[in-house]
Amino acid sequence: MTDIFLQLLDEVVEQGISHYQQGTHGAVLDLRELPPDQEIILIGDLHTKLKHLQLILEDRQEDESGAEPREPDDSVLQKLEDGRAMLVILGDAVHFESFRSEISDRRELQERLREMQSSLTIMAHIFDLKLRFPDRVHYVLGNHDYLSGRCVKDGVRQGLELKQCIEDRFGKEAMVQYWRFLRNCPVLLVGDGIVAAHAGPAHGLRSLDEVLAVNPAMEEDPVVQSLVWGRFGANFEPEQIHSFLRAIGQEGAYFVVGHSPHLIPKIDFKVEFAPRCFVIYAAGSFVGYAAFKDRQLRFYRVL
Ligand SMILES: [Mn+2]
Repeated sequence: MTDIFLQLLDEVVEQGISHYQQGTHGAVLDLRELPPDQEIILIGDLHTKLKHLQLILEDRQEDESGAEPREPDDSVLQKLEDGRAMLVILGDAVHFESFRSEISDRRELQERLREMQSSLTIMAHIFDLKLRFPDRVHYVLGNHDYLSGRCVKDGVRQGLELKQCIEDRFGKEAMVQYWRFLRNCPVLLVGDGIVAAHAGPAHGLRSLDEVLAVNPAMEEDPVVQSLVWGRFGANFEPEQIHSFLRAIGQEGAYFVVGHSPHLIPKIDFKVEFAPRCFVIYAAGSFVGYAAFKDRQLRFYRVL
């Protein structure tokens, strides 16, 4: 798949933003008008785990966590094909993640963190999905997605490693093209009763207009920064989530993020860290996703 990475990247950039994206650069994935029987599938950080993405696409929602087993539904992929679902990946599909990793040797760990082939592979698959379902597959940016030096794991600047890898393999123009892809991605999902971002709420907002104005590729923009980098307990509390939801006209909505797997118990893929606020994660040994339909948020485990 990576030999056609550049071709897929070019096609995705050419495709531009979807009909559901609003704002100067499409920063807001606006699903407020989506009929309630359409399902919004939310996937947390994948961190190169392509197999987990495939398991989710094949899932038929038999294992609803905390509920009795029930009749299998169509697969997520089938629902995308039939126009009955939207797939929203909440960023950080790239970069090997050292959280709860079993590698104890620092050198070996750094080598894994520097390895970027698997990041190209998973992004190529996501580009392919976006090309197949232009208005139904969305990639909301996370902090790992930028080709910058801000993300440091065990001394490895993974964003710069990915940038170098793209440049070395496909040339400087490909790297510029990747930035164009980032600029076309949303940083916030707003639905009727559901709000999601990679990390946390934006602070001090008066209205959704302030998110509509941002360029998602500008990592240092304060609105982008809080959406892609926020940490519960350090950068925000339930109070900030509440004011954020109120400012964007979604008071009482579910709020779903990825980014903070340390909040999730070791034997789960999700946690309700504040009332109606959830972290989901798809790169651990327990894997699942969230689905919003008929104004209800449900969770399905696939591994
Ligand atoms: Mn993250």
